[in-house]
Amino acid sequence: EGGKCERCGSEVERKPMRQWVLRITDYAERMLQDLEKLPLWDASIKEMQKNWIGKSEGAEVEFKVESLKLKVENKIKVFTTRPDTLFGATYFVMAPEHSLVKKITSDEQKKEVEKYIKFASSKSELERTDLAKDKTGVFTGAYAINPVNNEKIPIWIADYVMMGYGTGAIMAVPAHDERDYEFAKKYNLPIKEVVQDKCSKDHAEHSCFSGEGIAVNSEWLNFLETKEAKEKMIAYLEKHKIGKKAINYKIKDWVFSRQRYWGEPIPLIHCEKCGVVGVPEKDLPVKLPEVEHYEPSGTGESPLATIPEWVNTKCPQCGGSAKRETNTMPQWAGSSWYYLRYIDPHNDKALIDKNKDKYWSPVDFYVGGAEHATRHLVYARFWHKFLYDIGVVANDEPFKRLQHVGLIMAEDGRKMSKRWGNVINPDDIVESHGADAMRVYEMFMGPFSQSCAWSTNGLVGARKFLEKIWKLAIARPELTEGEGSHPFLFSKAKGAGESGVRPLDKKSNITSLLHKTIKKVGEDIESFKLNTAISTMMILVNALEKEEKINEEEYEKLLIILSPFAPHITEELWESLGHKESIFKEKWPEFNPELIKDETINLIIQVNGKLRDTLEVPSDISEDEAREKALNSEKIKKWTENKEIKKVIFVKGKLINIVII
Ligand code: ANZ
Ligand code: ZN
Repeated sequence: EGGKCERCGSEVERKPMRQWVLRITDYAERMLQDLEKLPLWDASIKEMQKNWIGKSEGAEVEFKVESLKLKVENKIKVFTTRPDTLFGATYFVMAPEHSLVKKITSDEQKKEVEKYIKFASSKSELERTDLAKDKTGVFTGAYAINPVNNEKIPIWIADYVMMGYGTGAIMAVPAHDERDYEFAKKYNLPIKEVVQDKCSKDHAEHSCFSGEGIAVNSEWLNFLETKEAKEKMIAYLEKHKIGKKAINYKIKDWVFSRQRYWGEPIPLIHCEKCGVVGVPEKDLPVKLPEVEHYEPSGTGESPLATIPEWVNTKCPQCGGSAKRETNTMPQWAGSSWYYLRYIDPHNDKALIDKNKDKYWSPVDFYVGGAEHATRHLVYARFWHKFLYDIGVVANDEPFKRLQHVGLIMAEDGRKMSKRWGNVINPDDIVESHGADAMRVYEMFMGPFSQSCAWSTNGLVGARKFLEKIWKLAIARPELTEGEGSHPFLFSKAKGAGESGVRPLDKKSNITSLLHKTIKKVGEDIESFKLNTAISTMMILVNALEKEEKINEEEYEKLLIILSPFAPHITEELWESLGHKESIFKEKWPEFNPELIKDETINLIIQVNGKLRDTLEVPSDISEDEAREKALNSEKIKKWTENKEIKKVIFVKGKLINIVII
């Protein structure tokens, strides 16, 4: 925070370190293409991954360098997404870290360049790429030759060019790139328009940035549309061997080492004679040593480096003395494949049994926070594809359906954090209100993917809802008579009148409401609208409360549809109703489509296609009845009286349209 460690306040320093990386970039294209195989993934998460992979198509172009310092001819490559603007390149920029900078810098500029390199190294990439930030840079004293028109353009260094992207150098086209434009304005560099835009004419002195249009001031490219101009330029570059078509991805290789104790040790051994040697399979896994202390080593190395008994070992290849790799894997390593081990946790012969993998994989439904979009979910997809490529798993995507879940914020609206002291501990809630109340409340609090603030009032509401269901069964003495010793039991519905319990009445509003609820809850579960599923059940329970008598079969159906939400109370009530098997072995109840039809509808009445009245009528009203009712309506009479009726159009259950002349 502000350049300091947020815990201890010490200065944060940036320094180059040796790190292991996994070559995730080799999978960039496949990870991008295969997003299409994932129709059941949240679209926003796919979009985030797409941007993270960040594919850019363009060209690499070679510029010759003219520098007094250089004895031999040198070339620098740039990556551009707009090869069609090459005639508009008026200066050239290298990242301050570019290896050629020191070689080409003139003696006069040396001091300033060195100062600037130091200045840039103190900034993070995020700060450097911030578009709003003031552009800074320094001239190197050297020039590049634009390969299409042999113009001599100055080479600058500037921190808005990153070493880690493309080639670490750019041709600057200030007329059509916003960053280049700001830079050119600040340092008085020439701006040359080479694309006439098709968009608004608001830009008086330059065309719209990165916009497409027609090539101008570009010799043999003139009059071509951007798309063709790009193609023609690439063909030219390839023909003259000064460039070629190129694709770049923003995604970088995955830095896979951490300098801390907690993590799987990276199974490598460093031998002076043999170099880096893999730990033989028979010695895997390499386990962490048991230690008293695992604080940072103080040198930037892993704490493991301070344990000579563990570090010093024998080289598996030559038997000489060697040292273990002391970096450990990131937490993302284990989370990239744990779901596979769940399928086959005790297998000590293989990562996973092939048949079990075939049976269970891919994961049907995966729920996680949006913060995983470009981390865990990228790593796990990559890891799984790698396992697929080496024949360990049968699918090339790990997760079939993905749904993201919103964060539960603290009651004060902030993120829960030890720092704010606003953390709700689930164990406490389970203790005070019960596990079911907590589950129901969390599902009820809002749409699944949205963040919501915790509310103790809401929790109380969920608890009350469950209490009502409990009381429906026990607070009805008339129901507990005659059926043995259970304190809360209905009589079985054996038919009207037999037991004093309301029989299963097809016409009853409650029966119809129950069937509607079964339908809605089933559908809502499928689409993960758990909050509306619960509110639908709440409506039913409120209606049941007002009933004098309840039918036991109907009550049991309510328990079954509630059981995934409140497993404990429903199982308990289920058993108390005399069932020997668990409620979770019950089938999901079916709803009767006849019973959920609305009894009445609002029939739309039109005259010549215009809405003139609506009438509440039985939903199965026939055309003749509807016609009679419509023509008897006072409002309709006004339009139809003394008019000849040409035609009547009737849409069952919806509308009737009377056509008059
Ligand atoms: C000339 C040009 C003209 C460009 C124009 C853009 C517009 P994306 O889409 O992100 O891939 N660039 C290339 N390497 C860079 C680096 N290491 N650091 C900073 N900027 C870099 O952007 C590619 C464009 O970003 C490239 O195309 C280059 O500027 C710049 F009208 O080249 B362009
Ligand atoms: Zn060796």
